[in-house]
Amino acid sequence: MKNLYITMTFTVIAALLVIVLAGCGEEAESITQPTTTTPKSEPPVVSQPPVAEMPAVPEGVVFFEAEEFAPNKSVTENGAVKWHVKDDPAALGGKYITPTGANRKGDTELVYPIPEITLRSKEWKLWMRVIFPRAGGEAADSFFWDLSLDGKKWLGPQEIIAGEAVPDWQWRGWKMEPGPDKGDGNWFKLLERESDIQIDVICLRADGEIPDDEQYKAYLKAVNGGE
Ligand SMILES: [Ca+2]
Ligand SMILES: [Ca+2]
Repeated sequence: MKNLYITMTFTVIAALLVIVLAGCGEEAESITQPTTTTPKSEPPVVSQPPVAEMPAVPEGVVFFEAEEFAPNKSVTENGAVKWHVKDDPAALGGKYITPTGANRKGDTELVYPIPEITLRSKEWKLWMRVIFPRAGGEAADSFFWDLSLDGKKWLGPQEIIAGEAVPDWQWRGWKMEPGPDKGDGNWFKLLERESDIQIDVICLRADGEIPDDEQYKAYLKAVNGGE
């Protein structure tokens, strides 16, 4: 009689245990299987550009390296005046240009084909990544630039005197009046005025923004197809 009682007690406990465990299982199942029948919303359609498509070149912005002038159109040396291409790991493209023996007469000139201009605008600015070193209390901070809209006639040299030293590579900009025409065929020219100014990259832009190094790198990727 006592044994039967014990057996029944165990049976009841075992049965209760089974019910509890089964209940837990159901509960766990109900967590993993939501009871709501709301249909899942479709994922938004994201249009993927074709793999070969290049990132867009921004409108009204061109960059070119100061050291990549057209050698056959440029006069790099004239008497004591000379433009030099120098190495600097902190310069974009690893190189920059600097004149020595400058006489403020524009006796040497570096000529550049301007990349195709995609925007018609009257709001052009000339930007350059520069160092304007201070020498003997005075900043080496001036140069002339010129523009040709057809590669034949130059509009006439314009003088820039920045008015401040720039001790390390920074972007500086000045109003460009006139600016380049829409399309191909514009040429840019840099003329010596003051020794020791250092010019790394030139940027012409009509979008009112200030260039920075990351923008230039993105521009190169866009122009060169993601290289
Ligand atoms: Ca000066
Ligand atoms: Ca450079």
